[in-house]
Amino acid sequence: MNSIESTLRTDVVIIGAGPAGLLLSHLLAAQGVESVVVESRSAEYVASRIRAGILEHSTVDLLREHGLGERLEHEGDEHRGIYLAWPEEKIHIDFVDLIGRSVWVYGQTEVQKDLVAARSAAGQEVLYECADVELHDLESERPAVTMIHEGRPVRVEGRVVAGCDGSFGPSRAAVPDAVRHTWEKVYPYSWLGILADVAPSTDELIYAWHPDGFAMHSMRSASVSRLYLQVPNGTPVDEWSDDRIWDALAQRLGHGHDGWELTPGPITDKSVLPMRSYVQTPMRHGSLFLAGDSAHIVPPTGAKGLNLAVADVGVLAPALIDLVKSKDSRLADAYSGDALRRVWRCTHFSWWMTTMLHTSDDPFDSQLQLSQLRWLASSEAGRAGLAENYAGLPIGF
Ligand code: RFL
Ligand code: PHB
Repeated sequence: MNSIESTLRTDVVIIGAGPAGLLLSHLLAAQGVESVVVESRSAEYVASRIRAGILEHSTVDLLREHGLGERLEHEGDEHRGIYLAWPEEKIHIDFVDLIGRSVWVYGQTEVQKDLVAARSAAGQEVLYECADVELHDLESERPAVTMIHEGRPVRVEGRVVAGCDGSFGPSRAAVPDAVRHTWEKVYPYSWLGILADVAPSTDELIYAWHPDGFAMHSMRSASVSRLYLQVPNGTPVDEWSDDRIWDALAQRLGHGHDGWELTPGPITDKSVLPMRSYVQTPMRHGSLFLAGDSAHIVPPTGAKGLNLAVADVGVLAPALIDLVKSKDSRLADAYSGDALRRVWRCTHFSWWMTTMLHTSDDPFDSQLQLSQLRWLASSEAGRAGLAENYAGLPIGF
């Protein structure tokens, strides 16, 4: 190994080339603020991760405003709302009628592709496959990130560091224990998620409560479906054959009820995802700012993970632009408080959707869940509350 360290200097060192990191570099560049993005994985690996599928209204607005909406317009699918189902019942919650906002089905993989294309067209420096990424001097005005890149030690110095490195990255732990507070809830169930080469059997997403466990029907395109089943934590994927998965989905999603049918097809991907809620505060320490999954995780039932990452960046970018360009720290000082208002709102909504729809062994809980679902069916105010949270609050909320 060549041990001579090379040093790069920039305005903002961004750790993580996921949606939060790449979007931040894009918004900063639009106002002439430079960044270097440091990523531990390869470009191919980052591009192929299958994750979120729903973009809320303000996410779509922000992507469009910043020139990232073109493929989304053509390949995304605008949805008016969602279905909620439970045995012998199915209701449609029409967000557009209730609150005047819609959501879009457009996979995170596609958002990632659009961001990579925009950043590479602008000549953005992204250092992929970095090892031993470490943060330094966060309490100074010249923080740095060091790493091994292509076998050589590299140091990137900036005015600030943006920790966009998800839940396994080093940024969240770089906040000293004496300063950071964490809140965590681990749920007693996981999702078995599948991707299938079959046209969706529904026009909009179905979230279903069932005594056997929650099920969901989502989609990626006119020919690709994404479906989920509640399974116990620690379930090995190979316990679930393709036939067993389709039978359970049909049962839980209400195949046969009112003539609705679930069409099975070839499964191309199968994985088990554990679920937890996690928040770390504050989201800023000295010269380090956390955004996205590095600061918070939500269970996927509210479709909030990606949208929250985008919303953090929508608040962080103007704060860093003011800080770097005019040494005005007012927005930067307000960042953690401003971002956390929305984080806690989404944390509550995701917890609420999760605990309303996932079954436990407790028959008392089941009665409360069914009561809540029936209340949503009968109350426009209840449905409007769900719609407001699901379709998303404005970025500055
Ligand atoms: P990401 O997308 O995790 O990106 C973080 C990036 O940081 C890199 N990294 C490092 N880089 C440098 N040095 C290190 N030491 C590093 N360690 C990690 C990682 O390789 C990665 O490229 O976080 P970001 O940008 O905050 O975006 C957040 C969203 O990705 C996330 O909230 C959602 O995908 C969550 N999520 C889902 N959300 C939904 O709304 N619906 C879903 O269906 C859904 N499915 C999922 C998910 C998250 C998953 N993860 C994290 C395990 C399925 C999975 C499997
Ligand atoms: C997805 O399409 O992967 C998806 C959609 C909505 C959710 C979770 C996941 O709440």
